[in-house]
Amino acid sequence: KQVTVAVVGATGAVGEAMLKILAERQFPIGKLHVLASERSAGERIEYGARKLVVEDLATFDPAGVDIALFSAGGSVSKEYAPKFAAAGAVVIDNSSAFRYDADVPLVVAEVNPEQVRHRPRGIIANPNCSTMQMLVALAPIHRKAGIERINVATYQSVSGAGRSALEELGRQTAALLNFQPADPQRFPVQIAFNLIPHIDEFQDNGYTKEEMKLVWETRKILGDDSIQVNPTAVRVPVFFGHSEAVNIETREKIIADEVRALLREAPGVEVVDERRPGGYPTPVTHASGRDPVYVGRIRDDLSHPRAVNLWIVADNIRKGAALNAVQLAELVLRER
Ligand code: A2P
Ligand code: 11C
Repeated sequence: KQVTVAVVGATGAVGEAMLKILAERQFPIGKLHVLASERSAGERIEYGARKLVVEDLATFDPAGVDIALFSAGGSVSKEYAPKFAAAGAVVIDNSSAFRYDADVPLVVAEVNPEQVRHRPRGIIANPNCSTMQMLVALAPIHRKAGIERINVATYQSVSGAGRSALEELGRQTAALLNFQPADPQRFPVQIAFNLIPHIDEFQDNGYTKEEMKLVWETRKILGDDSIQVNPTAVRVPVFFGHSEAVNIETREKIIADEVRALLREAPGVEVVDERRPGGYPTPVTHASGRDPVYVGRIRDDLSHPRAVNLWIVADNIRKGAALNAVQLAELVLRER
C-alpha cells in the first residue's frame, strides 16, 4: 500500500538526506509533500527522477498525510508536529522538542524498535546524532555485560549544525588560505583549522545541552536511569561524520576481544579494527555518505579491570538523523 509522506525542513541538510534515503530504500510513497519556510516555498527540489515544488509549512493542510518526517528545528516541531498528529499523521521528529517527554518514545531502530508502538501523542522522537551512533555500538555490550558508566568525548562535524554551518567551514577555509579574516558568523569563534568545545546552549551545571543530551537520551533509550555518562562535546572542522572516543565501565568483566566479536554480529555496526596505518574508521575514509556505525581502536583499559575503549564513527546526517528517521517510518509501515 502506498502512503502519503510529508518531509518538513526538506531544503535543509537533514531534509535533503531524508529525501535521498526514502528514494534509495524505495519507501512506498504515493504522494510526497516537501515543506519548508515561506523563504523557499516555490523552489524545486529533486526526489529520484521527479522534481517537487516546495510548499510553505505555515499554509499547508496536513489532512491526508500518513507519515511526517520533521527536521526544521525545535520551535517548528513544537508548533506544527501536534497539528500533523491531530490530523492523523504519525510524526517522526528529529528535533529535541519532545525527546524527554514521557509519552513520546525515543527510538534507535537497532536498539529499542518495539517502542515505536507506544506513541499516545502520535509523535516518535529521533535521538540526537551523537547519542544515536554511540548506542548502536554500546547497546549490545550493555545487554551482555551491563554498562555502569560511559566516558565520552565527541568530535562532531559541522553538518550537525545545518547547511549554513557547512557553508561557513568552506568559506572560512578558503578565506584563511587566501590570507583573509575568518569572520565567524554561524559558530561563536573560527571553526576552520580550529576546535570548539561548545555545542548547543550552556546549562546551569556548566555542561552544554549537547553534552546533557548524551546523558538524558542514553538513559531513556536503554531504559536504565542508573547509567552514568560523563560527556564532553567538541565541534571539529570536518564536513560530515561525527567521531567519539568512548570508555565504558561494565558490571561484568568483558574484554576487548569479546567486544570485537560481539560488535561483528551487531546490527548496523561495522568493525574496522586492524593494527596498521589506516586500519581504523575515520569520517572521511569510512563514514561520510554511508549507513553503518563504524567501530575501531577497541582496547582493554590498562587503568581499570572492567573497562574498554572504543572509537565510534558515523555519518551524523544519515544514521545520526535521516536514516534512523526513515527506519522508524519503515517500522510504522510494518504495523499496517
Ligand atoms: P528554509 O530553507 O525555507 O529556511 P538546516 O538545518 O540545514 O539549516 O535546515 C533547516 C530546515 O528547516 C530548512 O529546510 C528550513 O527551510 C526549515 N525551516 C526553518 N525554519 C522554518 C519555519 N519557520 N517553517 C518551516 N520550515 C523551516
Ligand atoms: C550537532 N547534534 O551536531 C547536533 C545536531 O538535538 O537534534 C542535532 C541537534 C539535535 O550540532
